[in-house]
Amino acid sequence: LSRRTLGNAGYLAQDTIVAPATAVGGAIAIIRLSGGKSGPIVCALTAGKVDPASAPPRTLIRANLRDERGGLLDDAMIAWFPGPGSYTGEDSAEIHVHGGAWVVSRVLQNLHARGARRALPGEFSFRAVRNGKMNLSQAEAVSDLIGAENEAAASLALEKMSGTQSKLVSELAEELRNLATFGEVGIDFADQDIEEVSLPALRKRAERARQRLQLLSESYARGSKIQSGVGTALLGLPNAGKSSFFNALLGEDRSIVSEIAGTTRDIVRERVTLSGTRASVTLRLEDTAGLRESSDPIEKIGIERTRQATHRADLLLLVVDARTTRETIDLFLTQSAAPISEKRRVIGVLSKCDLATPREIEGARAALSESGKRRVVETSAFTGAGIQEASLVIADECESMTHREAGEVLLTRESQAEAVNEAREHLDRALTAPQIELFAADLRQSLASLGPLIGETPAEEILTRIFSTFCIGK
Ligand SMILES: Nc1nc2c(ncn2[C@@H]2O[C@H](COP(=O)(O)OP(=O)(O)O)[C@@H](O)[C@H]2O)c(=O)[nH]1
Ligand SMILES: [Mg+2]
Repeated sequence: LSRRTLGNAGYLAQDTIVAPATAVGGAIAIIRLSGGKSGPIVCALTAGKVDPASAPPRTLIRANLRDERGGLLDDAMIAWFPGPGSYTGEDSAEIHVHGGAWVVSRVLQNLHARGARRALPGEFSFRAVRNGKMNLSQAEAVSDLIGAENEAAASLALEKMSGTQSKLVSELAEELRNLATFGEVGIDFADQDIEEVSLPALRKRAERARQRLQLLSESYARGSKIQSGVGTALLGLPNAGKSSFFNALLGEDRSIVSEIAGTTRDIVRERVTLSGTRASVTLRLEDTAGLRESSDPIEKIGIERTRQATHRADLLLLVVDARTTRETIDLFLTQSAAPISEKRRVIGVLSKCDLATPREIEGARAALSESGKRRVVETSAFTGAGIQEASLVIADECESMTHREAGEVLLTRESQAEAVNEAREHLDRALTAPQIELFAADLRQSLASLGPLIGETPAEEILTRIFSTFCIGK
């Protein structure tokens, strides 16, 4: 983006902004405009046809769009949203033009020329927050909904848009504020033995608040897996059929498959949403080089990356050729035991079942399941047999990692989890504070840590970090 279209823009600038709200290539594109100059700009753009003084609000009006010399830009539909009853709370408009890169860029250029600057990512939502139309948690929920790739993510985001998360956090903050105030009062009455503001009584209440913060902080583990996906790595010996299985799950030829051992080197990543018995789950799937001793310097790097992928994965899929002997499987399990043994989930995938005898399959299943301890699916990427079943088993295995009680609030963003953690740490300190003065000070800090979650307008740098993950036009 050039300086000219951006100006000295920051999120706190008050100027009029414009951005396409739809992706390139559709039949219709929607361009959004918001800010004080929206009215005069729309009026000029439509040569007076849509005049904010008389135009019916929130109604589609057909109008020719004209450039400054009167040249026709498009035959369009415009909705005029006067502030404060608009999404951003400002005067704004949505211009529906014919889709396609040329028309959209001509109209945008014209709007820039008439004084609207290109919006920053999420800037419309930012303005909605600034103008009190929604709070920060609700704005983040809007962004979560746009990014939702499964049912659970969408319903969590929709609930949060109605304010469930901000309500919960505000209640917690209110309790922290009360405790801090009581602590401060307690300082003055320390010699009078008033039970309500004594350190032991306040500690008891603070302990309950700590537990609630702890639960909220732990909810991020599930919330992030619902919203961003369950990290899943494919592990196995070279040529086991990892890449073939990866492609079969995706339903497309994404990762290179060949009979040459060591074909996959760098990690190949894709997202896929699988349907389980009860719920669908999104995976962040990583196809790896696999694990083996190698002298090839490039493959060695791939194997090191495999180890890293294994360590960060929530779920491991152990892919083993169904014809592999028990000894080889045992050896493979021992060699990869370190990454497998940690708390992550593991599913065995027998591959190339079309080439194996029933006896071989049974033998390999027994070895890979370690006598029934682990779920094992039989597949053939070649015939497609067992792939559907494997998807189902994987999705069901993920269910406990992505489970949510009806109405339960789960954090989905790292910045939120960090804020809650920080608040909890200050509370931990408050709980061991030897004097009421220190207790009160720690509670104030704990409360301050929750600031970004309860809509106190945070510093511009924090806002930039939050809203820059949004899409343009939202
Ligand atoms: N017949 C058969 N061959 C397979 C199957 N899966 C993989 N292969 C073959 O096994 C070889 C290695 O597969 P690949 O997916 O590259 O294994 P990777 O090294 O573990 O990624 C290739 O020649 C594949 O065509 C399968 O289900 N059936
Ligand atoms: Mg491969």
